[in-house]
Amino acid sequence: MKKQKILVIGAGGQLGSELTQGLWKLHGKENVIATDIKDPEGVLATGNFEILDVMKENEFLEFVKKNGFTQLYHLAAVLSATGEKNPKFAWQLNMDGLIRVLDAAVNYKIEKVYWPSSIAAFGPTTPKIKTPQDTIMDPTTIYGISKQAGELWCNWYHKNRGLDVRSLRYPGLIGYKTKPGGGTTDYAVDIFFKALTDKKFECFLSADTYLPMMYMDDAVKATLDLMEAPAEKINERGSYNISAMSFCPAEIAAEIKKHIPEFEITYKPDFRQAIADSWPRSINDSTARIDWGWEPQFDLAAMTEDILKNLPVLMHEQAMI
Ligand code: AKB
Repeated sequence: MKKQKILVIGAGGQLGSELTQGLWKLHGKENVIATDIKDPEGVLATGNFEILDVMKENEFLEFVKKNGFTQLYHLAAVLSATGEKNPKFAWQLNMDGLIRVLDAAVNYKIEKVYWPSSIAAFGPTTPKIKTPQDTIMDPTTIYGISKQAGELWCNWYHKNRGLDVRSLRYPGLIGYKTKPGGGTTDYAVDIFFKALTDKKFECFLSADTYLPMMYMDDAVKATLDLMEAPAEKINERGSYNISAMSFCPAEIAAEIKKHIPEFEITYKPDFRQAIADSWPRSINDSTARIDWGWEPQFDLAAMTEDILKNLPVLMHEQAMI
């Protein structure tokens, strides 16, 4: 395999911290520079880490120029729920940041770029069950609008500038190594922390709100598989649908109860209910399966078991620090 030099922007986030570790395994710790706007926590601090803000144009371009990267993962974004509270900032970071990265990749000859899209790019009139790859997209959140526009920008840079940019439309991503990051699907992250600490959880979505979800291990695998696939297999240059499981709050609570019988969930829907109601309930990812062989490993039961086995150990370690 050709030696790579990889930049991860937004490495401190939910996806970034685990993807960086996946990149370490694949390409060697010394070949990955993780960056974020704040100091690294936990395991991230053990690798190459730099403070970098994509919104500071000159510093960002200088950094890219001096390092000669071959791959760039641009993960810095404001998620759906937080974005609704500060829409202009969300638009600036999500959109201007992406265009800056795409331009820098062309100008400094970065061979491959990864940028995440989301199921938030779909909207209320999108078919809700097994949402197809190509369908109506009418997002209602600023985050979703930035994802839909971002997909079009990626496609444009591929067609008009020859940039090898690749993308996945993530469902709700569930990991336990970082705290929830302001998304609508993040109840399914928080629920595990609360189940262990309080044995109860108040959910901001109603009991029967089905959403497409994915365990972080699968999300990292999907991202690395996509980025390692030969360019001629990548027929979708906007973003690929990918999926692993769909469940509602009542179902994840029932699964947790199998491990923690005294666990109780209550429901108090807030503004995030309308966001969730505008998104698909399940996703058809057959294009990703056919083009580059995507296949998930974790369902709800396997994910719950894995988190409830590992999260208590992590919480114990952190309490000791
Ligand atoms: C969010 O809920 O905003 C994100 C997403 C689905 O992209 N997790």
